[in-house]
Amino acid sequence: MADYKFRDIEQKWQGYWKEKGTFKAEVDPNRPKFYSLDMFPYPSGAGLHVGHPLGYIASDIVSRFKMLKGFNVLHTMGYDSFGLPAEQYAIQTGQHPAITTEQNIARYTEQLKNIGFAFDWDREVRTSDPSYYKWTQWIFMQLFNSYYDLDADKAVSIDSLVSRFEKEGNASVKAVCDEETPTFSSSDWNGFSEKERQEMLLRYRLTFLAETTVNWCPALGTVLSNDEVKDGFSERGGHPVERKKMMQWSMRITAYADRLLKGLDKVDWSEPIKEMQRNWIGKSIGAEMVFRVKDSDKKIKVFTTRVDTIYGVTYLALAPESDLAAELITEDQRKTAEAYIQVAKNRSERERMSDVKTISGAFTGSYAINPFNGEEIQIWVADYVLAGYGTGAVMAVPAHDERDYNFAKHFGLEIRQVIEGSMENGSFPGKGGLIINSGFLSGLYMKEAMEKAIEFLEEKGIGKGKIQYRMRDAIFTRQRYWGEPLPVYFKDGLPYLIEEKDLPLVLPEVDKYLPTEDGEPPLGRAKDWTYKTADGEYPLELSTMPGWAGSSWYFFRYMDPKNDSVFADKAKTDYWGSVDLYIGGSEHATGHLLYSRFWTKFLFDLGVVSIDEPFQKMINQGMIQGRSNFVYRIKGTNQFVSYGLKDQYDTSAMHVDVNIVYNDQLNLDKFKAWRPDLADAEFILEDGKYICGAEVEKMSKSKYNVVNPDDIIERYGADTLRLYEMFLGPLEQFKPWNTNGIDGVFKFLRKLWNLYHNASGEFAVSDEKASKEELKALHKAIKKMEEDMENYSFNTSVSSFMICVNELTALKCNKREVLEPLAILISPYAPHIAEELWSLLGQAESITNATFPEFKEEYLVESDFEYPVMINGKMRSKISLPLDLGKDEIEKAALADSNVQKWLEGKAPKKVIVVPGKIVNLVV
Ligand code: ANZ
Repeated sequence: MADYKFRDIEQKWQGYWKEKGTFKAEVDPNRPKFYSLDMFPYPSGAGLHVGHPLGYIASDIVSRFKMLKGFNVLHTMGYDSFGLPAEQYAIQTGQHPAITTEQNIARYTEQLKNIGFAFDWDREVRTSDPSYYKWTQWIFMQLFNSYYDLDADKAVSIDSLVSRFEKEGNASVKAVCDEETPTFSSSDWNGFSEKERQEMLLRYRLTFLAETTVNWCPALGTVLSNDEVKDGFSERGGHPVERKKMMQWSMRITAYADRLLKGLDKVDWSEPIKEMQRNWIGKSIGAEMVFRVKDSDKKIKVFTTRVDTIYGVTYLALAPESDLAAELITEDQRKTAEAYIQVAKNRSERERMSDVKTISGAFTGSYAINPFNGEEIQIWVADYVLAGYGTGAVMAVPAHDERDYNFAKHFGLEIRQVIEGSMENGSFPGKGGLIINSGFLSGLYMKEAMEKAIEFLEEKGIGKGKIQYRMRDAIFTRQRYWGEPLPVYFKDGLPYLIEEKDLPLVLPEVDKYLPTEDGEPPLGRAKDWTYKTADGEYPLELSTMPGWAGSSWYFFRYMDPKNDSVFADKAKTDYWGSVDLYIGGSEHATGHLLYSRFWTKFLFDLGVVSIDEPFQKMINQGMIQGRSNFVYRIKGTNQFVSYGLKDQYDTSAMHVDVNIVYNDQLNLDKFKAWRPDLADAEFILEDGKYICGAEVEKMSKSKYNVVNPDDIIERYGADTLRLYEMFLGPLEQFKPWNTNGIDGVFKFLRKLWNLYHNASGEFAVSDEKASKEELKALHKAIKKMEEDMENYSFNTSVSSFMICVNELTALKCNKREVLEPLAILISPYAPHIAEELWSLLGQAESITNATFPEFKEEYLVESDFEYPVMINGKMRSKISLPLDLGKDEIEKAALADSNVQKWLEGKAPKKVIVVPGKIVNLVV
């Protein structure tokens, strides 16, 4: 048996690729490009487990396949290296986060290199590197210097806005800005002080400082974005999160809401992910209108998507957080209403929304006037109204809205039907029902009624059509140390940008990574954290950027990672364009994947890149779950009973490290050595073995089911790991890691190796022509692989390789004509062994430079046909002949057949009828 020395082979080729720069990517206008991107990892202290490389292996296979197909492939890796865990660790140990980060990166890099990825490592980026975050800061500055012009439907320089203000004020400017922005004339503007002007501009800038209600996490001491909060707890660490008002930087992502929606139609992503983004953006078309409060000059503004139901409004409802609600409470309602508000405020919005059973609210005692019919309607405060959506107030139409209906039923409020079909008779009117008994809207259908109602609102100056988005502007600052400093200083309490030549603004040293005594962020501890300008020295911003800043544009930096004069050269970003295949987890659907689309669109508006969608095709790999093993301890003893016998005893199950279990069989010596308390463990075996129980769970240290790729590589090699990860099942599916099947994959590679070697282990490939069967086995696999690549179906290709190698082994095939293309075929999956075989075949260059074998249909078509030969209507023989044989030759062959000759008994047939591909008929 030939010896497949995977360790030597893998080291040799990893060294070769590095030395020769095999995967170096450079712009080459003569070749089509392919940009293959993985979501870059946060380098955590735990290192990689086998779940992490799943997506990387898939994208590596596609990358290598594309290389074989003649593409110029950009395939890179880097680190999203700012973030909370390194900082939490720094707080506990005093260790600078930069040091831990460096160590973790070194470990990740080593682990990744062992797997043999075709990355161009010279392009590695790290978001925490000043040479990188210089450009993150630069992008921030461009956002600060821009506003969103609705006429141009793009970001435009703030300088041009200033010149418009100087000439014509802001009345004619259509721009995305603060809701409360006042109207001013050019003379107003020209009369404004510097401070007033800057304050006004902050209402327009794409990144701005404003008092905002934020998610404040006291345990982490920082603000979190909506996507970092899950059910009222921080995503990292699971700490409680509260709502709090704070001065914060935000990004005006809402300006891009519509383009973010439209762009989804252009990209090839899975429908569920697109749907998650659509829901997150949450576009609603409706109207905003004002209700006057009776006997008062107070007004209540509501947002409604169904202004056509205006005659069915029987009460208004405000969010409990609303300041107005408190002001509207009358003396006789004070006790109940205030008590209710107190309780409601202590429940988070999320809690209130998810609790559908408890309906609570209170009447304020005040009334509003319906401007359409002058009716007086009660004003309530209600749990189901969200403070942060729309205007925080609802015009309630119980007959046609479910939540209003439940509320009205509970409190005995009027339910008035104004559309055919109503909640009352169980038929919620779908959109488009006929409007009945509704003043001048009667007899209309929804769309027309809405238009007419909006016309009325606009005429009276009490409302207008309005598009509302659920998405909020993105909070951009964190009160933490380990992030990019904002390139901002403060003069007279107002923010100004530092000069571009002073970038990067490098993160300063601090004595501790904790807030200051006065509750300032950690940067408050830095000495001389100030900015010197010609007219003085000013304090710098103390907050840092959030985790998503650096990851929102890294795909551009890979194209030109060392450029120091621009974030990436335009000629390069033009050449590489959008990412052709992005593989990563679906958990980033509403965070990273929205923010990076936003920044790309912004950079597009600036004209510094030519694409406005960063990721053309995306695949979300499923998680690899752990497969835990259990041993069963007889209670009160140190005796462990094998799985099959455990029911005969009173036992308790205990997780055991999966790394000392093989095919569910426990290695007893390793078990005893695992922990001191197990040194004297005793066992009750079945058939001389200790069999463990097994269960699929999340892969986690505490469940002892973490499998480290290094161990698998040590035992079987990287090629086996790569093939095995793909073999586990469809890429997108969640699936358990089960080491049990890995032997089979390893044996497959050994079989492959043996095809190229003789029984004494010598390389032995013949130059003889391959047989039809051999070529057929090969071309079936070629065809399958091409189809599978189209569909990103990796597991099925592995199976087809296995079938092919089995068939070739059975045929004892050792023909170069088959084995050369076979090595190329397998090389994307198992690159090391493929390189070795390729060089044994006498090739001087890396197999990456080979050309993918051309599939030839002719090898798959059946070439022979078994002709039935009939004599006087009875079948007397069967002969196998090539399908392309002519009639005469078929006749000759039939007459020469020994069976036929026997039946003919030496006579010549009277008639011979040949139907090619079907039958031969003889009449004697
Ligand atoms: C009257 C009405 C009648 C409504 C009807 C719906 C159906 P989407 O589609 O999600 O945008 N609403 C408005 N602001 C709210 C808030 N802050 N908290 C809770 N609900 C709020 O939903 C918009 C609809 O949700 C609005 O249209 C409003 O109820 C309610 F037959 O107004 B509607």
